[in-house]
Amino acid sequence: ATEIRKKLLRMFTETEDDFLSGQKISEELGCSRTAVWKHIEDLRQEGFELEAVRRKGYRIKKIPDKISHNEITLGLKTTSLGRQVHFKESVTSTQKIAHQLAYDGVPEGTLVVSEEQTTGRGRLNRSWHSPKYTGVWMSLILRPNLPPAKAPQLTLLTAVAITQAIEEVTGLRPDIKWPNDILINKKKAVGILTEMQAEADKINSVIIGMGINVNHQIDHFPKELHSIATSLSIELGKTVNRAELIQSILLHLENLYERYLQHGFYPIKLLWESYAISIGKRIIARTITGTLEGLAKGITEDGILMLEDDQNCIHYIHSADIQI
Ligand code: BT5
Repeated sequence: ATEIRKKLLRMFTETEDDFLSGQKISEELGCSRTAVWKHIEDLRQEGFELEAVRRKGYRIKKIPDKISHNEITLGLKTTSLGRQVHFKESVTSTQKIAHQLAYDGVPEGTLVVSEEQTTGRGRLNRSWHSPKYTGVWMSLILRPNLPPAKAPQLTLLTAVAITQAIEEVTGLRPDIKWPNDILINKKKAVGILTEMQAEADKINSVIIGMGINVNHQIDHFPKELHSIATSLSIELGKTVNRAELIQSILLHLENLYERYLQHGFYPIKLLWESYAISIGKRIIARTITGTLEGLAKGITEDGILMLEDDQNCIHYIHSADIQI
């Protein structure tokens, strides 16, 4: 099958911008027209955009924008984060793979990246839509010497790093919505999922999952996400280099992480506040125990959200979905 694939791609290369007829393909590959159609469908599944015109045949409009292990590694300026990369074509969830690797004892900074996730996860077992060749779906393993209660700070730190990287690579101005969303023009472009393996008083590893919609067009999203999700490409009007974005995220993360380990959360908190849209506004917070409404006062030194209700009572919120 790989031989046939190679032959087919060679034929497309030779015809360049012309159409390649189904007849010709079936003759040269020695297979039926139905089989040709199947090969074309396979190419589409893999991210090729093909134009089909009756009586003319097929033409490749766009080849898939793949990334490779080399592209992530070459030119990477970090010293620890992403120095070990596990790059996959397709996985269930990069979180799952990273959990296993962390358990097996891989060093801090190990990164799992996949072109596609078949069962990408959000918080509370929600699903995260992760189609092939469009986004950045990755999980990073950290091993900070910290008590487990500090882990949520890393979600906020990661949000700042991704925001800075998006600004740097695209010039877009994203906003952070507490705790784990990055929005562009009020729509979600990034989700972060922080999980850990810990003992009662000590973190063994933190697994930071990052899902970034990069080169999606609106029809790549399922209907139910059309009004709430966006991608960098939709906002920018052009394709974004995903490998470059990954490298930029890792570098910003490394800088912030070093600062955090040396000076604590305060400098990160200041940066985070400069990007936050949910603070100083009336919000609705849906937690697993109930819904609260009031003014978002800010975050504590630990990264916990403070909400003042209409009786002037302050609530400390560790985890919730926020509506602004
Ligand atoms: C999150 O959860 O936002 C965390 C998402 C983390 C995904 C990364 S990808 C790499 C790593 N491997 C994984 O398996 N996961 C991590 P939450 O706040 O619970 O938001 C989930 C909700 O966002 C869903 O219920 C949908 O409404 C919406 N959603 C799903 N896919 C989306 C997408 N691609 N873009 C925007 N919104 C999406």
